[in-house]
Amino acid sequence: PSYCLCSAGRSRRTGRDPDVGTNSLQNYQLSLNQYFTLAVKESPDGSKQAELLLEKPLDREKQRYHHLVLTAVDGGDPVRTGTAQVRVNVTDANDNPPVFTEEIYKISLRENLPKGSLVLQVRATDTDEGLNAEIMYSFSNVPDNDRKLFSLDPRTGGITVTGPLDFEEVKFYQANVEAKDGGGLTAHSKVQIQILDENDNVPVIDFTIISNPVPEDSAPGTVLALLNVRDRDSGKNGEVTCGISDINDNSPI
Ligand SMILES: [Ca+2]
Ligand SMILES: [Ca+2]
Ligand SMILES: [Ca+2]
Ligand SMILES: [Ca+2]
Repeated sequence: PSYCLCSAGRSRRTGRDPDVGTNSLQNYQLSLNQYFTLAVKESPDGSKQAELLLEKPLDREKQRYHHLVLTAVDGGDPVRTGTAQVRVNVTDANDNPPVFTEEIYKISLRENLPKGSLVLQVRATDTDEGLNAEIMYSFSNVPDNDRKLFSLDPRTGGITVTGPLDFEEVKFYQANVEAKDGGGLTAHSKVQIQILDENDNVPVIDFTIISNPVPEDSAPGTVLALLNVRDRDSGKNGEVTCGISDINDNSPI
């Protein structure tokens, strides 16, 4: 016969041997293993009972089943034995927290990315099973303003852009993300988002006229107007060169 234990508890087995005296049941033996032992107890009526005891903690993540062979031995000559197969199923306990694949997720994004763009996937693993390994993701300690710009899918860990990213306004975002398994164990990681400049601003010219119309006897070198040119972009995108193109004599300034 085969006995299946659904968790590691005590199992009592009484051997039956219709013979009497030394030909009757003498002892039980358990196959060699490191987790279980047998305690054999004798009842007042002389029958022997075997209790299967847990010797050291089980770890489902290392071994989910244990196969044992229980042997009952009589004292006859020749010795006769009976065996029973015992299969121990180890059920899961939530003894492992989720683990993020990265301590810090760093990405760079172009400004003005369209809303709905998936920009990053955070991921945590959990070596338990079932609900104990089911992970929900969430932002933690994120300012309300930033929450409007990014959303995190609690199931997939996907981060999408949900608002305008403007390098000229904010160049860097940081968010804490949490992974929580179905048993309530948590892990934390960080997301760092660098915004990259795009050339999305045209140069703006401030034109201050000092003297107009210009008297015909003005000396060369007389300042006629002040030009102030600005471009809100950075680097090459904000570098401005000024030039005067030919204008018709009759054109108004
Ligand atoms: Ca877990
Ligand atoms: Ca476990
Ligand atoms: Ca520009
Ligand atoms: Ca820009």
